[in-house]
Amino acid sequence: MLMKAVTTLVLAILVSSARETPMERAEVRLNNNRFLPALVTARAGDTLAFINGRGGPHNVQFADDSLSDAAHRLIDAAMPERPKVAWSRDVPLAGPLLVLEGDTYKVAVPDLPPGRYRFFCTPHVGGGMRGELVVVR
Ligand SMILES: [Cu+2]
Repeated sequence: MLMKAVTTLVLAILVSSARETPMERAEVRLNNNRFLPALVTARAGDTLAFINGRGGPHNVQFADDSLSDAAHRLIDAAMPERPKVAWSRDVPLAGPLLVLEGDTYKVAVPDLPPGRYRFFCTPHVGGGMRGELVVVR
């Protein structure tokens, strides 16, 4: 019984270490009108966890002014908990408001071209609550 469990564990470790790009989780805290860290680096498949702190409600909205249609579509599809409407450039890439401390919004980074993707908090963009996702290969 124990030997089987150990074998399973060893196999799980071997399988996970054999993957070329292990899935990672990057945490970004939304606190007192700041994203911490404000610059987050990730690869396609990584999970961004936006965790609400104080001074909310906060959210995450990707800036869409410099996105290609393809990148806009990918981000649109990657953001859960949004109204289900047909894709349009006119629909803001805004996640839901996080009200309670600890509320978390997760986005799996889609297969975007490497580059910098700006985001901000809709209620606090005027106060400078901005961040940037750097997508790398
Ligand atoms: Cu905010």
